[in-house]
Amino acid sequence: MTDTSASLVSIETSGPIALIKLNNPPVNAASHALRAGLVEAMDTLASTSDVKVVAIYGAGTTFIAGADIKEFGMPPKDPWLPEVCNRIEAMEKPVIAVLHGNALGGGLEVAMAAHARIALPGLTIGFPEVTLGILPGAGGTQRAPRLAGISAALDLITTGKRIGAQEALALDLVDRIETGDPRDIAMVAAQDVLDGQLATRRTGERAVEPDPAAIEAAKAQLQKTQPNLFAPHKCVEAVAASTKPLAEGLATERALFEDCMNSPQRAGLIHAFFAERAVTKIPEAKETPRKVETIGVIGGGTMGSGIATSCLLAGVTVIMAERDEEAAARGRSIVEKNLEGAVKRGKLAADKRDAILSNAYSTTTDYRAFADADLVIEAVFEDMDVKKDVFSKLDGICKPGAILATNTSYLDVNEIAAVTKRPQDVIGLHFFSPAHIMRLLEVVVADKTAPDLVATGFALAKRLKKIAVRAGVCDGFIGNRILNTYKAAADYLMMDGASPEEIDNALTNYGFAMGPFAVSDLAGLDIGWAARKRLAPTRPAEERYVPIPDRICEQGWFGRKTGRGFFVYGEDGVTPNPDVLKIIDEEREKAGIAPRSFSEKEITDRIMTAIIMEATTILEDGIALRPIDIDAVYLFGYGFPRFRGGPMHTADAIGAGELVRRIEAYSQEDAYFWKVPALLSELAETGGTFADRNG
Ligand code: TC6
Repeated sequence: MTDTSASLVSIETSGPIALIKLNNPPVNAASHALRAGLVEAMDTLASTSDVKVVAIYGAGTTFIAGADIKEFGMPPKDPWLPEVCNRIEAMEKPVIAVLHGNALGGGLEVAMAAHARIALPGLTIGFPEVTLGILPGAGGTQRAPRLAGISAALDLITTGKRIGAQEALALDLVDRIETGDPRDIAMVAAQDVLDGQLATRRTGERAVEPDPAAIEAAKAQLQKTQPNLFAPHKCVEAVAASTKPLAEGLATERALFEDCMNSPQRAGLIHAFFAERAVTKIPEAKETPRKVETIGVIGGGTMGSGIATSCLLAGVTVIMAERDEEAAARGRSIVEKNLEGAVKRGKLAADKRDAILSNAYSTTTDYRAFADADLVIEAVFEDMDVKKDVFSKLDGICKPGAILATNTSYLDVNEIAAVTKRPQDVIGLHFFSPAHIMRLLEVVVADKTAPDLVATGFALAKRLKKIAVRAGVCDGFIGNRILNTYKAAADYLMMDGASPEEIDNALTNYGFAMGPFAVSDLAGLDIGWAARKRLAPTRPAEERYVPIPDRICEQGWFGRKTGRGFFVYGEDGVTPNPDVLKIIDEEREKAGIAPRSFSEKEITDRIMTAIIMEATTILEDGIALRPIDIDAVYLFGYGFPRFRGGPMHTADAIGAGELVRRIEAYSQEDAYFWKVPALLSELAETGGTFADRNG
């Protein structure tokens, strides 16, 4: 075995066969050192006359998971991945790639530059570049159409979807599937090449069948579904160039890749990629999580049933409690419907669903059924007295060491924990509706919560395929505390002249999945109404109050569930509620406000500034560990545009100085709401960024 100078790449020769092993844990990312090692290995083997065939494979769990994302945004270092791929393809000696684990992005591009490809059965391939705001810029957009055809290449490259070995074989992206150890398979496949049993061919020398209809269809589809995104459209242009001679197509690809690299969307999407992983780095990460095999869920409404479904899908046994048999039956039917949806989406086999319903799920009307549960999650009505009653009952029933969790979205977890004799075993697990679909879980750590409980919350999230973010206790934690400010800013815009439709449109055009008024309608306007009533006695006199949402609720219009809210949900679709527009006019008149018009930019500027202002105070208060945790909450729980990277990433893009200037200007109208947080002033003065504080 000879190491190249990079030592991440080593060569093993056996007579005429040379095996190249890539070893860059944890995922064999194609870092600069790995790229340099690969080129060095090619050069060495090209001039070793005894070697007649070369096979590349990966050490550890994977082939190559792609280019090293950490290097993006830094000055490029030779050799670039495109050069590495071209060097492999140009080899006079046949080169084969043996693929196991993941061959993603640049990893798949390396594989396609080889002259034949063998897959192991568990292989996953794909081009996730588009999800990072770029395109497969190492020849992927040119070689994939040469192997799989334009239509299949477009599908893979513009969606970033990942496929398995069988599908890759059907698309001719791999030549064979073999079972065994990657090194042994590499050795056998190399021998097969020597024996004429495995054909090899340069991908770049293959012709591409033109398919203008597929190109036009992809363009039209993306224009409709992803008008805001930059990279998918560039992907289509690059694939369209694959009918040209290879060198010309590669040059087009390179230029389009550069455009993507220079787009702010690339920075936002890569930030989102790292946010998803950064949130797991918490002070309690080294603690051993408690065992969680049986979970009790209290409440069979939409939220409780969603939580139960999520747990059942992860293989956990669930006992769901409701106040009477009728409510329990309703909860059961929601769980059944959710599981049926999972079957329809191909996430669950029908026989598995039947087994879950008969073996892993039960309902009860008696909390004593929770005596042996490892964790009980309460998802009852958002009322402190109701929650306290539930927790004192659980305290008397649950076994020692059982975890008592509240799914409250606003209430004080310390106050809830205080009614038990085991506050160290109490935690907030704030799920987002629909809980079996939404990926965010806020793990709310109260003053006395034991560290291993926090680790258990994160371990549970991983099992449920959710993204956990650590939050401290305050009204609304991270997400809903910001949401309150966000909604207030939207209400002020509505009171001062913008319509709910205009505000929602501005935000969806900005990239949000939904606008604030459509979200309120979906969540149910009665929820916010109850919260406002709860907070009314402590509402400061200086706070500007917009009575419009209360007036809407007084009509019995609670949003989607009643068919009416800010919008009307009819058979012909969603339209603005004309009666709400009348209420808005009346309230403006009562308050003596002459409505003015707001441009889309002013609407989004004000809303983003409000979100960032609150998020900054959340950091100052220590409710979120780092700015990136806030980004993750908004990206994965609140439909924040992923390509903008989250509120704090956006704050850095806007600049602290500009944000301070805006807040000072807005505070001329309302000095109580618009206040410059000290941290923002500090960043503006020192030229610092939130990114510097991500650790
Ligand atoms: C590309 O290839 C462009 C080519 C054109 C060039 C011209 N780079 O996800 P996990 C880290 S674009 C650097 O927890 P899993 C990750 O941050 C790239 N680092 O593990 C984490 O680090 P931490 C296209 C990477 O087993 C650790 O590895 N490729 C990269 O759940 C473990 O990761 C992709 O987009 C990377 N490429 O899943 C693939 N990948 O421990 C992205 C991972 O310090 N990666 N890390 O937090 C994945 O999808 C998954 O990581 C996985 C493994 C499926 C490979």
